[in-house]
Amino acid sequence: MAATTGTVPNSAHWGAFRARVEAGRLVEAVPFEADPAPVPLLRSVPDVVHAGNRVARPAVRRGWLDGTPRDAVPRGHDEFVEVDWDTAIDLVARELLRVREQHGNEAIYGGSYGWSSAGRFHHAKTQLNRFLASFGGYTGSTGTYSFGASSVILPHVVGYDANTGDAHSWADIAERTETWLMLGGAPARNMQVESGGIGEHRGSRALRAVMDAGVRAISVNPIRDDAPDGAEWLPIRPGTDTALLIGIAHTLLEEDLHDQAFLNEFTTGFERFAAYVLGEADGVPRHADWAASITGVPADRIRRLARELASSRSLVTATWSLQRAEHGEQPYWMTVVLAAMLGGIGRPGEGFAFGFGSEDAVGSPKQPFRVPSLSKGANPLAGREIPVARIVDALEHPGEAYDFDGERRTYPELRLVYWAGGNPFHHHQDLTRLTRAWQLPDTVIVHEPWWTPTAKHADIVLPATTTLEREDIGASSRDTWILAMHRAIEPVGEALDDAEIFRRISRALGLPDPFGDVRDELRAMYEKSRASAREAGVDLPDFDAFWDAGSVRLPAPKSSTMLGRFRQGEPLATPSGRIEVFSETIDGFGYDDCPGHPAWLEPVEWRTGYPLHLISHQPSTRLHSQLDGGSVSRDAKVAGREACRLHPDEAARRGIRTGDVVRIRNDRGALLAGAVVSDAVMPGVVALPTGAWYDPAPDGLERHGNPNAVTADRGTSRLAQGTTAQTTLVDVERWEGEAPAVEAFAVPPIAPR
Ligand SMILES: Nc1nc2c(c(=O)[nH]1)N[C@H]1C(S)=C(S)[C@@H](COP(=O)(O)OP(=O)(O)OC[C@H]3O[C@@H](n4cnc5c(=O)[nH]c(N)nc54)[C@H](O)[C@@H]3O)O[C@H]1N2
Ligand SMILES: Nc1nc2c(c(=O)[nH]1)N[C@H]1C(S)=C(S)[C@@H](COP(=O)(O)OP(=O)(O)OC[C@H]3O[C@@H](n4cnc5c(=O)[nH]c(N)nc54)[C@H](O)[C@@H]3O)O[C@H]1N2
Ligand SMILES: [Mo]
Repeated sequence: MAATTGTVPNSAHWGAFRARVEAGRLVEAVPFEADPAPVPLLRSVPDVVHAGNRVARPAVRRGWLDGTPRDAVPRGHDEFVEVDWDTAIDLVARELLRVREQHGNEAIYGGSYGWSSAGRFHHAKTQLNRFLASFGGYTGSTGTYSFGASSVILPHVVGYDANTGDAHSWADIAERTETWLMLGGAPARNMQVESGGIGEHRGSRALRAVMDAGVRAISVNPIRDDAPDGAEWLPIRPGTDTALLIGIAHTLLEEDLHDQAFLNEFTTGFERFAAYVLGEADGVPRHADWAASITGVPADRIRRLARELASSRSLVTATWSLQRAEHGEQPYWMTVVLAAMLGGIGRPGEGFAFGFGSEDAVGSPKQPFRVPSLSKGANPLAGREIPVARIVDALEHPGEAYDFDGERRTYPELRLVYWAGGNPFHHHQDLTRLTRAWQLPDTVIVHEPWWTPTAKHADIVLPATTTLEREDIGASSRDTWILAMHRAIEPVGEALDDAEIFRRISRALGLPDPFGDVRDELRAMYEKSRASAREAGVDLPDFDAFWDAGSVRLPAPKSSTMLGRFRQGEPLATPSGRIEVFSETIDGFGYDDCPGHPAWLEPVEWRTGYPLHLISHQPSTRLHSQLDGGSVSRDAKVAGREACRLHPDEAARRGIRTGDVVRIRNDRGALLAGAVVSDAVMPGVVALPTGAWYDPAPDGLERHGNPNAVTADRGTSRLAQGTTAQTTLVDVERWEGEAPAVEAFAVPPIAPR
């Protein structure tokens, strides 16, 4: 039982808090007392927990129950029928058995990408994976939307996934770095969150300290205010950073400013890359003027930048956004190569790093032990995963072969899609195409606390609890806290924990329970972590003491120098043991869209000819689509829709003023947003954050400002097949007359049971 009045500890991806409850309702998420920089997103929590669009009871789509063909009533346009839990569980169990018997386990898609909630036990995707593994397996997903391209290219280049595996410490940057070239800036808004939760927000304060220490920061970004005050702004045409970096490399070569000794000792294949930069084979020298014509950054600034980087202790970083683009492998590979030419890799505060300003904990050292986590079990169909952002290709092209990181894989025939803890109708690209492909499987099952667009496009919707309605443990590997998450309120409506839903389905299937009692599971997870901590010399209190205290503070771990051991002689896990400026492996794959060394490749999207680049960056007022219904997000909407920013020149040319409703469109679709005219966005660019709940009108016009109504669903390359969500080409125009009402948070038509 949850207390009806009082205050209990809880946590979220956007920070730990105390849940203040009155008469059984959450009234406030009070910031965790030890968090030096809690974020405003907490204000939205009570709004959404008790919102009218919670899924109250299990619901089944009418057409699915009745067997109506989907071309008559498509998913997303039907009414739902409420059923009791026993009926819902029975329907799910029987459908799983039917699909397995008729089509095999691989016909079940359990990729279920998404951030779920912060607790480590009730991590919906992990629980789904564990359940489906015990059912004989499923087609899973591999990679992330966050860094789909770089997590494939970086192991070829530096031998490991340097997105999250390693980074400089904030202290080393403040102390040692003289020049910091920030590709993508370092947006404080993104440091509000950390997957798994945060006891202590440190990123934005650490960034401030770096600036106060006198580090010279240069933000390369189409947007000005995604960098700390005091940084120089170098606006760049989106998607062209690779050309900028190659132009810098050319000046370094031309003026003999590169560190040849470092290149000789620590890299392989530099000559072949240098020949490309100098244009020896094709007669196209890729000098600063060449780079200027592609990027819009003045040639003399590029030349000076090369000299500044070479003559000081310099650091080159890139936010994850850069690789969420066509040929997104290239800017990351080129960042490593430029840093190698500068010669500082392996020294504190020098070289390269990724993800600064992408999440709070990048730059904070990792704990030397395993924090609590849940195992997803062993999938008997491991090795046949789909690159996560290729889900629509998979649905549309069963049996077809495709390339992925040197392999030739085949899309399975997916008949049942099972999603828990993610929102593909927010996160995937080209949502019109997703909507069509989504009609193809026989059955879509979704667990959700809310009637999200994904829930509205499902056949069976099972109501899940939020973190306030259950017990859990919050933890992430770079935080300095492990957080108890106590139950604050009773489940809303008939919601059940995902674990309990899987338990009931398992029973109906005659399978053993995939999970034990929740408190026992938490105890086991915690004690396992505690044992691992003890081995690392960290003493933690036992579970009961931790649970009663509500949190445990961890000692701040020692930081190490990124790639320091490599510089001291330890080889990398690459074929050469060195940094691969030229990769024989990648070259051997023969991909025209990812050759053997970093190269500038023009995006296919540019051929569409639309005049503006749409950047769909992360939102400051929520986490993806989560909390969009809360006051922080809603208060920031313009004309009731997501705010998009554009430069005064672009606005004037189109007769657009702040507060207007605008239509953003291309050949894939159109959406309505609220205009904000701002010179913080460079000309030629429109910036629209992700995560406004997708709200298509019957004619397909998206009414609420979800950028994925127009983004392209195209892989980064045949190497990584990552998402290219970040930038796309569009035009923008003023919407004349009355704009259609937004229905994003409306509940679909439901017939009571
Ligand atoms: N255009 C464009 N698109 C993008 C991006 C971009 O930059 N531009 N960014 C991409 C990136 S990096 C990411 S990570 C993705 C994010 O995409 P998602 O991770 O899918 O986004 P969320 O809104 O966090 O979705 C999580 C869902 O889980 C639900 N949920 C929360 N807790 C629970 C629970 O306990 N149980 C269950 N069953 N459900 C729960 C929430 O209600 C929510 O609907 O978006 C990607 N999409
Ligand atoms: N508040 C909040 N924070 C979040 C999230 C959230 O939803 N809300 N999501 C989290 C998640 S899942 C992730 S993966 C990270 C993502 O972290 P990132 O991918 O780093 O974040 P974005 O906000 O998408 O983009 C960062 C910056 O890149 C710039 N940019 C875009 N295109 C280009 C380009 O071509 N060149 C250059 N030089 N710059 C460009 C944008 O203008 C923006 O300022 O954020 C995390 N942080
Ligand atoms: Mo992400």
